[in-house]
Amino acid sequence: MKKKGQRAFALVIVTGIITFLGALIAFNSIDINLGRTWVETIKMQRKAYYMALAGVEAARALLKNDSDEDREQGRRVDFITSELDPNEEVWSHASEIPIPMESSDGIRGTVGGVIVDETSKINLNMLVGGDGRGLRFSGGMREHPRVALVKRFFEIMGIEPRIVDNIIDWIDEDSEGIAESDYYLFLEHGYEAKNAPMDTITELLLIKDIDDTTFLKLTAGGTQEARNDPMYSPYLTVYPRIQPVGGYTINVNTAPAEVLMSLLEGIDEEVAQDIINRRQEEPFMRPGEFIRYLDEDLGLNLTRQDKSFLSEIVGVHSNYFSAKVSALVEGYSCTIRVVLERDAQGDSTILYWRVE
Ligand SMILES: [Ca+2]
Ligand SMILES: [Ca+2]
Repeated sequence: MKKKGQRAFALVIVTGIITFLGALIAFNSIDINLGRTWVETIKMQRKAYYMALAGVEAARALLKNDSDEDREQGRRVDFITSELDPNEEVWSHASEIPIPMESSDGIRGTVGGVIVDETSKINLNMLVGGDGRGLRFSGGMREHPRVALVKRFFEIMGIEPRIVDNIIDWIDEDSEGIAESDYYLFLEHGYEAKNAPMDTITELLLIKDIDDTTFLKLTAGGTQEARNDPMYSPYLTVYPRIQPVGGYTINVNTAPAEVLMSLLEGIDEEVAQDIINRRQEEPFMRPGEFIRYLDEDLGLNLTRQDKSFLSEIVGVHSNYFSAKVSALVEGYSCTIRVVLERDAQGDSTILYWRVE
């Protein structure tokens, strides 16, 4: 009985070992298969990444070409066109429709991208002067025209314009105001006011009185798109962060109606539409041409102050662009988002970079 029991036990152990070995072999083969899949996954992901990278280079080349052509024609102007336009601006209709691509080892994929002009938007960093101080009032009690511009935009979007003062406090370097560290540090998860230029549009969500609803209204007219893709807010930008040599400008050849209406009190929906119709026929070649169009052709009777502000803020060319490039290789995708600064020679530097 004792022997039999021992044998049975031995058998159990042997069987146990076999089972265990069996499991080990099975596990190893899973591991091997898994290994192959991993190698394959990494390889394809890398292919997709390099194809997207090629797409970013293509976007930079489009911007460079556009600048070279403009210089050849002795002009510096950027506008939105269709492919049918004889003066087409190729960058403005870079398409999300993917273009087939093949790598040197025969792997096929597609790449598509879109370029957005950041100069067509209102830059929130312009609420602060070059010295880091918030622009509140200029000469007596009149609000600084740049602040008035942003407040008009808030009104157009149906948001309390006083919130703009909180954005000024957030960016300006001092700590005097209602919406400064003294306020934010006492919140449940307290933090300090930034007291520096904004780096992303999503920073708005940290600012006093800006909740989700307000944020979505400001960035994309209330859609969820803005949250997933803050760079593509059609109206607001933070580029450039620091005031450029020529000052902050808005390109009136590319700005959406809501932005055009924010420029001046007298630009209503109808005037904005007139501007859009006019620039579709013929883009504005110089800021002065735009001012004259408002003053004389549309009879807006601009004041001296209006004209002086417009000659500061109105631009007809663009230096800041965001681009989104997506590559798809055998089911693996890679998206690269960049913000580019184009210099006078047409070369672009990358200001923002994100890989998804
Ligand atoms: Ca151009
Ligand atoms: Ca501050």
